[in-house]
Amino acid sequence: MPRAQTVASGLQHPWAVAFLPEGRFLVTERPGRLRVVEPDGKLQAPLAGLPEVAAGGQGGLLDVITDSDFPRNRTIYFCFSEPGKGTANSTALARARLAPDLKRLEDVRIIFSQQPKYGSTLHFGCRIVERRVDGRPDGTLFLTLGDRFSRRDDAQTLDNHHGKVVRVGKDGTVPRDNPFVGKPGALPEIWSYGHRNGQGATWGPDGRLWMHEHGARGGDEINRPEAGRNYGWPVISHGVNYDGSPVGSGRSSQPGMEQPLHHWTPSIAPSGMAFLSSDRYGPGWKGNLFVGSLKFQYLNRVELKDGKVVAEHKLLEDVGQRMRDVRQGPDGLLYVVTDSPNGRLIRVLPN
Ligand SMILES: [Ca+2]
Repeated sequence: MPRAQTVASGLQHPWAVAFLPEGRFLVTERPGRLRVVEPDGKLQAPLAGLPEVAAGGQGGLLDVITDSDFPRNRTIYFCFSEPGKGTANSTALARARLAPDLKRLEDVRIIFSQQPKYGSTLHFGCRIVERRVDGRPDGTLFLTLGDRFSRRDDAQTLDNHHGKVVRVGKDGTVPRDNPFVGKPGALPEIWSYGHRNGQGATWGPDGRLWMHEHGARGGDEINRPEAGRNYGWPVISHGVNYDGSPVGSGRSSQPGMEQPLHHWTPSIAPSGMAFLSSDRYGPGWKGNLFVGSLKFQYLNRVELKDGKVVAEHKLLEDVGQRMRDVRQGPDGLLYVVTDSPNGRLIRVLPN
């Protein structure tokens, strides 16, 4: 079995890890800090220049990715809960340049803000994926957006960004080929809808966006969101509400709504998502999908065949912490961050 090697500890509720040149890491901490972690695990002081973050509940500084052209443009993207009036907030997406001294962000610009802002500390979604066409970045980003918990019905209407996946240009413009551009009453950033709360997303080897989303009690799902499609929440679900009552129609399928590629019932509470493309763990792991489980505190290795889940394996159960994010590093190894007041950055060592 592979084992966990702690690279860094003392991180407060880390939410995402990205990779910098020369073996450094970029880690978000939910209370609102972004840090460079040195290859030896030393935590640098939080980067200066972040916008104000509405930290609280599930909200805070959440995902971060580096641009595919980072070595040349030093650009990163991050998402966070953005404060509004009073207790209102929503998920926002920002771009910035990492200063060469690795101490601050420069040219910070908010390129998308979820509408409307709403008073909730729940369901921010917030994973960012760079889109590719024919293997090349197309200059746009996907962002998963939660339903804010008590605005669940909004996930079925297109006049808001609750319970959606959106696609925006890296400069904040709306791509003209988004599915609802020009449709009266629909927000043009929307890519797909009927989602609950997606805290894991990645680009698949099949050249498509993959994501998962939390169900309520049961019905966590893996989806591959396609343009303009409806993923069913809160009308259909393979789970039930937390109080045991049926969700929406009480059915798990309905015409015009997509079925998940896979669902977890009971819920594992998934967070973080990565495909392994390297050979570092032997041929059996190459092409597998990796997903963190918050609830049961393990890293899930998912074997797929012909686009279906055929086996699942629990890893890193001995760590004893909630798994928040998983990524493949430039060295071909998997890295995980754990959701804890004393969270860790972990390298998964092969046998
Ligand atoms: Ca669904």
